[in-house]
Amino acid sequence: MELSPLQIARYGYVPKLPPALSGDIGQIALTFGEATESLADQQAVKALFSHTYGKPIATFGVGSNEGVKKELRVGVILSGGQAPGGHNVITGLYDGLKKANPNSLLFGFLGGPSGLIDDKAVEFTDSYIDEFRNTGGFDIIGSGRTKIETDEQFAAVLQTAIKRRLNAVVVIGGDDSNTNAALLAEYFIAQGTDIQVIGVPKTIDGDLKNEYIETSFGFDTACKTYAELIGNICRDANSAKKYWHFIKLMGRSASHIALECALQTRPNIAIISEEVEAKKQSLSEIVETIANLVKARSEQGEQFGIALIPEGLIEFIPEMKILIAELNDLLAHHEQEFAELKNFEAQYAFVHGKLTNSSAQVFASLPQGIRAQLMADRDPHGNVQVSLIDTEKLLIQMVGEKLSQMRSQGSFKGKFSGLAHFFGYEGRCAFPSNFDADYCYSLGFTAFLLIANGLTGYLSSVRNMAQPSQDWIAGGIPLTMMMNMEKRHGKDKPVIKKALVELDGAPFRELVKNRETWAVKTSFRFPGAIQYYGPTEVCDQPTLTLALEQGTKK
Ligand code: FBP
Repeated sequence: MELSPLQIARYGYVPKLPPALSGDIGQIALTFGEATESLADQQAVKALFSHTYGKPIATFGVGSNEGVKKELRVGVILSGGQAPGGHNVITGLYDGLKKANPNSLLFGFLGGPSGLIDDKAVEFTDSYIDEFRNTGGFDIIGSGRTKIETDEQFAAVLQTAIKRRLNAVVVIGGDDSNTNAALLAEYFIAQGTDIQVIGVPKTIDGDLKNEYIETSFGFDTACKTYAELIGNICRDANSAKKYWHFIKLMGRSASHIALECALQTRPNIAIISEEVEAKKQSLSEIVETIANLVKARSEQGEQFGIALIPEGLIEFIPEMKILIAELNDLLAHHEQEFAELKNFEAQYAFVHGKLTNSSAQVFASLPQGIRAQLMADRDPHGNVQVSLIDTEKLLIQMVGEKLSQMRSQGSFKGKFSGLAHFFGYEGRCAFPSNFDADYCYSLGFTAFLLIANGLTGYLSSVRNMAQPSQDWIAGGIPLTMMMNMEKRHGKDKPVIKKALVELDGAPFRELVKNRETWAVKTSFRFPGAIQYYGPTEVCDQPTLTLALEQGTKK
């Protein structure tokens, strides 16, 4: 494979570590805080995690700790959707292990959790690892969405770990994968082994965060990639002045990506799903709001605009949320029967007959394509696959219909031509920004330290991230601390709670402060491409979300 000049240059990039981690490996000491509680449902979560519940927060600082130099055998998986920086988590983990003891071994299990179940792995070497330093993608070992769920699967993972004489398994994943990591940590102890499990917070969606996990890795690069593309479209729209661009952005349920991209690019409208839910806005209200904005801009001679749509919007519109919940339960309880139905008509008739009257009406009002998408396969965690639902096209169609209605009543005289875009896959495998390259390498190195200090059921954490890396603090957060009970496949399950956009948080308030101006008056901002080399104010800035949340935005 011929390497691009940037790839060659990125091989030479040396990721920055928090200061406590960059010195002598025997001089990194661990301190503990207070015992912790789960986010909610404490009794239920505690009962399910009797061995790992309530552990204290761990922090690394400078101090003598020669014990980390023991020889270790560690396995690692990448789980779920790609996120820029995954390779650096593995290189950081590898370098930590080898720095502490050159005889330690790191195994990469192939294709996500199924690699652990089926014992398919590679043993990393220096030359193997070096090809992936500071690069995007998950192709180093691949990823997958298999969930370790059944007794047989848990037993198979244990057999793999025993066979390979693993001291620990590192799970690089999002909220569902780290819920799995917590269950695995508990299972290993319950089976009388001392095999440890450490999680690493990955997801471009940005919804795996709390006071100690300030951001999940990949969010920074993905948002900067989408913001570059949106900025380019803004400029095109402002040049051609003839299209309304409806841009759907990945992020699954949470609107963090849409919000960050809105702050970066200042579109005419940015829908935030969490606000739609809080205000109980119906689909027709959303359509009406957009149509009125198209009209207002058109009256100023601006027949163009930019609308950002979060991927998960459909799930937050009250009537759609009820419909989706009913569909989820229905499909979980009639999986076999439904799978045997041959075509859309049969599936639709089957589902329609089992919905409540109000949901059946909502379902019937949707275009056939959207109905089919809403009945499509759930992901392995029982979630509807929102990336497969064409919300942006649905909105263009409905806004167009509304404007035609307004035109026939004489209240709209302008033009409306909608173009649909969906940005998701474009950003998940980009070269990690300096921020993600440094953060991920630090997370991997910290995962090694958590293992070397004998911890299990922890999530690797780096804090104070809105500051330069010389102020970063590394440590670990007990996975049970982030949990609550939720319904999955129709049953109550312990899960890590998704962090959605907070409507009283600083990033959303910043949007609210400005959006009326951005709506009618063209105010686009052009972030441009991610820069890897050059002045720090261009290359090393965190997201506006992080800067606003941490109060460092100037
Ligand atoms: P993770 O939560 O696994 O990190 O995945 C994020 C994501 O990119 C979502 O934004 C999106 O809805 C989903 O993955 C798409 O899944 P797939 O890669 O299976 O198409």
